Amino acid sequence: MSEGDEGNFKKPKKGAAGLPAVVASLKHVFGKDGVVRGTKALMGLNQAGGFDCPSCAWPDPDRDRSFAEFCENGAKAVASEAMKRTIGKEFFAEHSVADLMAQTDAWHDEQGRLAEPMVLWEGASHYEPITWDAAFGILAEELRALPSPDQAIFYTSGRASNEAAFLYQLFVRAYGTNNLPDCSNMCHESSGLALKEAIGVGKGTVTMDDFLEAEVILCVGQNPGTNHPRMLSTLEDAVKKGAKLVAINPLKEAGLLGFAHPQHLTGLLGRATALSSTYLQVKVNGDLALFRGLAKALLAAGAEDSDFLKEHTVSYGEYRSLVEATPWPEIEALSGIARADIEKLAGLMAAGGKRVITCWAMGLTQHRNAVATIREIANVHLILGAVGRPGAGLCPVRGHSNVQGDRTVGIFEKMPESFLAALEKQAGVTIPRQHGFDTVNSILAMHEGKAKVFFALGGNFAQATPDSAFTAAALRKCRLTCHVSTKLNRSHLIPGRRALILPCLGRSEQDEGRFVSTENSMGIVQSSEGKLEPAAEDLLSEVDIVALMAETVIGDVGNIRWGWLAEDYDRIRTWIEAVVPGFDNYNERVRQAGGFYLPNAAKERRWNTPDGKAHFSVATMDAFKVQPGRFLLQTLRSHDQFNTTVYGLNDRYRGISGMRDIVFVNPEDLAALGIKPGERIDVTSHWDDGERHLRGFRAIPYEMPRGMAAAYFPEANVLVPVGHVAEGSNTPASKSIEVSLMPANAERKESAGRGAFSKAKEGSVIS
Ligand SMILES: Nc1nc2c(c(=O)[nH]1)N[C@H]1C(S)=C(S)[C@@H](COP(=O)(O)OP(=O)(O)OC[C@H]3O[C@@H](n4cnc5c(=O)[nH]c(N)nc54)[C@H](O)[C@@H]3O)O[C@H]1N2
Ligand SMILES: Nc1nc2c(c(=O)[nH]1)N[C@H]1C(S)=C(S)[C@@H](COP(=O)(O)OP(=O)(O)OC[C@H]3O[C@@H](n4cnc5c(=O)[nH]c(N)nc54)[C@H](O)[C@@H]3O)O[C@H]1N2
Ligand SMILES: [Mo]
Repeated sequence: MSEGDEGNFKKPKKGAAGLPAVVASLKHVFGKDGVVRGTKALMGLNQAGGFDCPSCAWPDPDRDRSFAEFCENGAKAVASEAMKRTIGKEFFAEHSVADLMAQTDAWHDEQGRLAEPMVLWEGASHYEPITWDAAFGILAEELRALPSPDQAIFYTSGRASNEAAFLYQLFVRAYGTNNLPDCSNMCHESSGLALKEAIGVGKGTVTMDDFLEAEVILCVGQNPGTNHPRMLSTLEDAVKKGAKLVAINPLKEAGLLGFAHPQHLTGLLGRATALSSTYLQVKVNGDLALFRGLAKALLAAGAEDSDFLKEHTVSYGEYRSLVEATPWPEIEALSGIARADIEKLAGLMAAGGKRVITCWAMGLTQHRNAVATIREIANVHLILGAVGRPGAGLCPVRGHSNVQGDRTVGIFEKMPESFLAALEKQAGVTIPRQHGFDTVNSILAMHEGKAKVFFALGGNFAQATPDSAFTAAALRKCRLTCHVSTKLNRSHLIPGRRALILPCLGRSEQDEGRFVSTENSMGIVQSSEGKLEPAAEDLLSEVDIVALMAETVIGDVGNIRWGWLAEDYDRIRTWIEAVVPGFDNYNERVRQAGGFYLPNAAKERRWNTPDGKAHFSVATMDAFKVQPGRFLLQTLRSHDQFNTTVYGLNDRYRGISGMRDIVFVNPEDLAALGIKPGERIDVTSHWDDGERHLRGFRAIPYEMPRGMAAAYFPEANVLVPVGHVAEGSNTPASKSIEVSLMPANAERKESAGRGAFSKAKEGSVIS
């Protein structure tokens, strides 16, 4: 339809996957040097006895696993990890940190696997090689020098296995702190908190079988075609069995409109199954109002499950009065959805056996009122009794492949007392009880000089967090930053006084005959064993890195023998079994094909809340408001990225190719602003501490409600104020940013877009 100078855009797609997806996935695997490595890797993906896909956390089918149980984006993740090319001392001698900083995220990923431990000495321009022993020595020196263990921060990304994560938190707590922020703080923290309060468990309550029994499936604030492609097969199966799929999303996402199954012939021929029977283009952050409206319509229709409400819930009366007092015009104004459409959907949900599943992801969790919104969804499910009934339930769709498992085994800055007491007993050491820093508070603590050592087990903290310039300044204030990583990323380039890179094995690689385990989005724990030769000789497993670090920093203490535990992962699993409920016979059951389900009390209608009941919430209905003339901007993922790892510059389903420096805007809004499609604009975010800028991005017309805009994460993270968070969960409100849009300043018109930051917070250093 139109073209920019480098990239171009055309009409978005009406369906996802199919033959193009297969071709794209194979191109990725075969293209990134190493045909054999790539195909061999894919053969082991999500097969019993193989390894768990390092991409998303959607479960494998309970039965009937197709030969190739992978998706295009899983293939990209594997191809990126399975690259043969490596980077070590020659690479880092050639490229200074400053040079590397000037490269794009996509370029960083292309360079290959990190091959040996590296150090950046104080004041040095280049990373240099260092032995593992010397690296652990530096860690020990810095960690022991801190006046309090609470001055160290230990971040985790959601790829760490249960075994690595358990050993890691054991080390961190034995060392003396609960400073265990993780990517979940930026992801489904709002879901965990809301569900824990409402139904007593911070996880979803459905299984794959429930999808096949569901009558209505709501898919809210989620783009599964790109981010959970294998979920499309589940949805397709459900739709074929008669379920109605309802998409609730301000953008028309191809994956929700239709789906061509790449593993079936019809899919290969490109015939799309129409997936969504209803598509509600809600306003960004209008979901609390929409679900309040659904509650109102359900109550008016007498759809409540009275027995369930009486037996299982509290504060229903209060909630009911609140709903009845909420006027329809307000619901319509905040949600952008007409009363008649809300009533129609309520009718659908109330019909039949009320077998309703609601799925959601980042479109709900990253708003100021995210916790209230998710509790409103729980309210609606409680009205219908649609929790703990076959074919019904709540389904937060997790992101990282083991983010849920990491939390289960103790990656959390405020684990409950029951866990800490059990850990203390097993370990025979004193475990601290004071809550630690989450992600946002870690950034603030580093900024204020309250934390001086930053360690990361995976992830890309500098790039995934909000307020990029502010966070960079915070990291630079540390005495030591240290990253356990598979691939080069920007966090390595924003060092403290000294910095270490510790390269580790990826999930696709052999680990001396040992295997790990992960928990997916539905609470299934499965084994995962790498099949490929390690990318380089000098790589260690995450477990070995943690054990060696622990040995050097604190040595064997209490009942903990680090080397002995790491030598055989069964021993770590025995410890997990002793500390975390639900892992009985872990070593035996993890070896069964398909793994095992962790118990989920809410699914059995047992509510682990203080009074043993499920709880309604009574929140004020609101939505994030921006000043007249300004826009509400959300940050989202393109089809060619996994979080901060950028595989390519296309966003095929949205019709974008060759560019990421773009802002999607409603076409009429663009016209009203006098901005032509493809024209470069400046985006300014507004917050009480000042303005933040993204300059020279291209304006792309895209169908969405008026007054809204969207740009890619992580480029747009410069716009997200560190202080703008979800109430209660402290998750950055990355989908509710108040911005103004204007044609790019004349001198900048031609320059490529790059994030920038104008008015720094007091005392901050701009990187
Ligand atoms: N290929 C690939 N797979 C991934 C990832 C990846 O980057 N790439 N990331 C993984 C991770 S860690 C996660 S958490 C998941 C993320 O999975 P998603 O949550 O699907 O990711 P986003 O791209 O952030 O998509 C947000 C969606 O929510 C919609 N949305 C935004 N605001 C609102 C709102 O206020 N209301 C409603 N109803 N909708 C809204 C957007 O239009 C968009 O469709 O994916 C995981 N899987
Ligand atoms: N504005 C905005 N910000 C966001 C979001 C958003 O939607 N908008 N989404 C948020 C969400 S949902 C999440 S989950 C976070 C993600 O935050 P992170 O989890 O911190 O980021 P990733 O990009 O997934 O991390 C990628 C890096 O992990 C390393 N890695 C990959 N595999 C392995 C492995 O097996 N072991 C080890 N040790 N390292 C490995 C590689 O070096 C790679 O560069 O970002 C959040 N940030
Ligand atoms: Mo996530």
